[in-house]
Amino acid sequence: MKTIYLGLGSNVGDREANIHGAVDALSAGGVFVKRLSPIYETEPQGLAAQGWFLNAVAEAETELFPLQLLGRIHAVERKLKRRRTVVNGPRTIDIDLLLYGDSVIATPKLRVPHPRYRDRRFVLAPLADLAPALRDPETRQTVATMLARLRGQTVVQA
Ligand code: PH2
Ligand code: MG
Ligand code: MG
Repeated sequence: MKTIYLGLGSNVGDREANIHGAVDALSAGGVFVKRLSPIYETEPQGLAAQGWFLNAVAEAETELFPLQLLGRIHAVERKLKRRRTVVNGPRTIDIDLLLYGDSVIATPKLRVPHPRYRDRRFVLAPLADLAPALRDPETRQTVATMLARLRGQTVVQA
């Protein structure tokens, strides 16, 4: 069993139901969610002209290998009717693999740790609620340290 962390985000439809729906569908598919962070309402990063997100982080356990896990994640996104139209645009649900145990993975299909999570308050704030002392397998910095370094980006516990 590996312990993994997933970032969950939604800014279309019933955002809270989408997050809980993703947790349920993941657990039914062999990605057993053990803890869900508080949910935050967050300012959109990147493409600003879209609705605010709800974001959370899930700690889960799985026997799936990384690329199997990625396939399962995409299946859950499809099940929740995600349509990929605009890059970084509005989505019913986005599930990002943040960390897979202590693994560092760099393939064309998958990079772990997630290449942008260190700069995102909407990821680090909920991740710090679950695991402030967790260390990034590449930089060895703790989640709490990465969060303390960030400036800006409004996130409000919902
Ligand atoms: N996801 C993005 C781009 N921008 N902004 C917020 N606040 N939350 C997100 O989940 C998010 C984003 C790409 O996946
Ligand atoms: Mg994302
Ligand atoms: Mg994604």
